[in-house]
Amino acid sequence: MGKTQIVYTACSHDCGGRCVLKVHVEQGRIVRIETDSGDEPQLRACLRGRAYRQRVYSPDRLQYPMKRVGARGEGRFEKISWDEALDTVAHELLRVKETHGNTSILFISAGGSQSAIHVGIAIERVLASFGGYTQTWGSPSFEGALFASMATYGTMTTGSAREDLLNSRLIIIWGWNPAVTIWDTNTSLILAKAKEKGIKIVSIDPRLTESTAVFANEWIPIRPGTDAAMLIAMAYVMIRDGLQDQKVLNAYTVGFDKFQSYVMGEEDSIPKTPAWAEEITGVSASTIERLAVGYATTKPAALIPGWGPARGLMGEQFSRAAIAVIAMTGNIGIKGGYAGGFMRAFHSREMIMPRGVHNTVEQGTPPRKDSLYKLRGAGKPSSTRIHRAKLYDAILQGKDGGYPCDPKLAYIVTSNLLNSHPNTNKGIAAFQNLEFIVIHEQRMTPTARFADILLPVNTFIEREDMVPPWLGSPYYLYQNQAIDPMYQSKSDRDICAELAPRLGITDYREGKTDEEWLRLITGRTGDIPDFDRFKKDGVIKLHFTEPFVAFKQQVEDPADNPFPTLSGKIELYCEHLAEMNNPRIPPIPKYLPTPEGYDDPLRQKYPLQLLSTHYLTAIHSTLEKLPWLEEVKPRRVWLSTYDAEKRGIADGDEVLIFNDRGKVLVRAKVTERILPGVVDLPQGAWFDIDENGIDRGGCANVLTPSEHSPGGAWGVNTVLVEVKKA
Ligand SMILES: Nc1nc2c(c(=O)[nH]1)N[C@H]1C(S)=C(S)[C@@H](COP(=O)(O)OP(=O)(O)OC[C@H]3O[C@@H](n4cnc5c(=O)[nH]c(N)nc54)[C@H](O)[C@@H]3O)O[C@H]1N2
Ligand SMILES: Nc1nc2c(c(=O)[nH]1)N[C@H]1C(S)=C(S)[C@@H](COP(=O)(O)OP(=O)(O)OC[C@H]3O[C@@H](n4cnc5c(=O)[nH]c(N)nc54)[C@H](O)[C@@H]3O)O[C@H]1N2
Ligand SMILES: [Mo]
Repeated sequence: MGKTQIVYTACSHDCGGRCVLKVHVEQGRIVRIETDSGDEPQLRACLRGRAYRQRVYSPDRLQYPMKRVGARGEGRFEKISWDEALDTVAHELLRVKETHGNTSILFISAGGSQSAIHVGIAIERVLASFGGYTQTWGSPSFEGALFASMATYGTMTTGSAREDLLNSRLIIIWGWNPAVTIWDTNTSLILAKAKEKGIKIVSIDPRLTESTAVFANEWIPIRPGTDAAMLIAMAYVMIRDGLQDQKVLNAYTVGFDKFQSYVMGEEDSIPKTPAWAEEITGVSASTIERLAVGYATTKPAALIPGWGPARGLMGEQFSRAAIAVIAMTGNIGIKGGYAGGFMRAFHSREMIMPRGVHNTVEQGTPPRKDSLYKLRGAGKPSSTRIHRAKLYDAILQGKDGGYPCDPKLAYIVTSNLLNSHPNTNKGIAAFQNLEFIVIHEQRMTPTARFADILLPVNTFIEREDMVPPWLGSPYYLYQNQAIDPMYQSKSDRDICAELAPRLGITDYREGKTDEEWLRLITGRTGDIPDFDRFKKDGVIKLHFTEPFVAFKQQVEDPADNPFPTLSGKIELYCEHLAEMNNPRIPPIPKYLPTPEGYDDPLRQKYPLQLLSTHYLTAIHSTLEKLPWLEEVKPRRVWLSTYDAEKRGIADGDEVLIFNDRGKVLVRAKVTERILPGVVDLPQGAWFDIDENGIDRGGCANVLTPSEHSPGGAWGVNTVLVEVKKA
């Protein structure tokens, strides 16, 4: 034991937390992982971070470069040298560029790694220097919320510090489950303190979530995709009873009159009463009345609109309607209030994540009349870009289908693409259409099996880096290297440094070592005075006398601090949306029926609404097949007792979930904790499609539509299915 070394690092996968990991190393091997026991607030890792040892040593780690020898997707590979692998990748890139042009190179990276230097952008830089590529837009996470945030507030910095929730008198969590999804490491701690303080917490969710069970005083179940109707009916109650904060609306917003005219039915002869909303949402009119009055009269109050309800084919209407109701209660820019929107509260992410070739939302760019791109696809203003949900259609149809290019080569990094993107079966077909696929991966994922060249990457435990919090809390984490890279694996950066010269790109590293880059980035933040100290401590926590409150300046001193929108005000009516001239995305928030929603005629055939939530033991698919985690909580489809009885299904039975896109076989969790008519298959399980086309892995995306909302939100929470006993 005397020889144990303790190395400070932090997880940098796409989990809602970012926590301190203390890795115990003996003779070059990890023997144990502990977490923060230092200063408050401690950044304590959950079961997933602590189980990470099993991922580093998992038997499916990729050990050496490989080339495909079987059919695509079959998973038969042969070991090759790094030289042969990189020569082949370079050769294919040059060939495709020569024959089809740079736009036929598709670059795809997702959330796998979110550190400062070892990220997907490392590869993107090589491809940019190589003459360009086709990029994707449309974040799976937040595009609906981001779109609403940009359209209404003109910024993504709309969140207040978590500590400020302790100044609230009422907290409404709407489609938000941070007990599982974390949403920055100490959110649950703050909610627990709020509960201890006696602050009332209401949860609106089709599921009785862990957060609801632990923190909430009241659960209001609602039909997926109908939340905008409930919010709009709350606005109706407030206007009818004169409860809206008219002073705030007059001073800080534009377009309330138009919204009011829609809400009261002057525009379309349909008053959006609680009774109207009850029909749509399944929430009783009296509950809607009570919540509307409670929220309007309990000040300050924080309504937190999650990203889950916005991850649907009309997703942005929920996020926009939430902001409208929040504005009506005057809870913007004040202590204990909450503005909704994207909900960034601190700049750590912008400070150390590379800006690279592009990044989400250019902050600080003044609003422009022609900046519609800032709404749709945010910081990706390229003429050659494809929405991530439409990738497979783009590969299958190319320019003939109206897409900006004919994709021929896919360069995939930090993503289990076929697993995480909607409509896996279509994806598999599309992948057969590509001339060449190169993938950088750590494990033999279902997507990795489709590579022509597969390159092994090391994990954050095996390299040096640093990482910001997931959303926007005031701290930074340093990632010390704990062990040598496993087998022949390399970092994405090292791969790029060796690939770049083969493409005629000299000086990829710009003459700097990784450590020099890390020092430079640290210095640039202005938040970390001493790099060596930061590296030694593994963490820097910033302390403020007052918790950050979004839009405090705009509200306290509006003359000098306009909102960063065209009008300088909160745009309940958004001119950019009016320019889009699309009835499916009107300039004021409206409730619009959702494709594959509760009232879609397709319900005759597929009567159940499928959600695919983020799971306790998972980071998407990154932690699949780790025995410790599987033991804690195996994956199941949630099915209500009512729906189960109707179908003769008992708890633990194998069931088939299906629609026109695919079939999935999993075990059922029969529970009172989900609204009848709704099922939940947590996202992320590795697909494993058998010879009959049935996925035995339990991957939700076998069932989801490859479509997006008019604003760009993914449609993975608006999906119709049927379930039967297998
Ligand atoms: N443990 C864990 N944590 C994670 C992740 C993970 O994979 N695992 N992933 C991280 C990432 S990248 C992201 S983007 C976030 C995602 O964070 P979220 O988007 O907040 O997570 P979800 O679980 O998809 O959805 C949250 C809640 O919304 C509810 N919901 C879904 N549709 C509707 C609806 O129409 N109306 C209402 N009212 N509620 C609805 C779901 O039942 C769920 O309880 O989580 C992060 N945190
Ligand atoms: N049905 C449904 N689908 C969803 C969602 C949903 O709610 N429902 N949520 C969506 C959301 S919010 C997100 S963010 C996406 C996530 O989509 P993805 O980012 O594709 O998710 P993962 O499955 O975690 O895949 C990440 C991969 O990166 C690899 N990786 C990790 N570190 C590194 C590294 O340093 N280098 C390289 N080259 N690879 C690395 C991991 O091994 C893993 O296979 O999924 C989306 N998909
Ligand atoms: Mo995400």
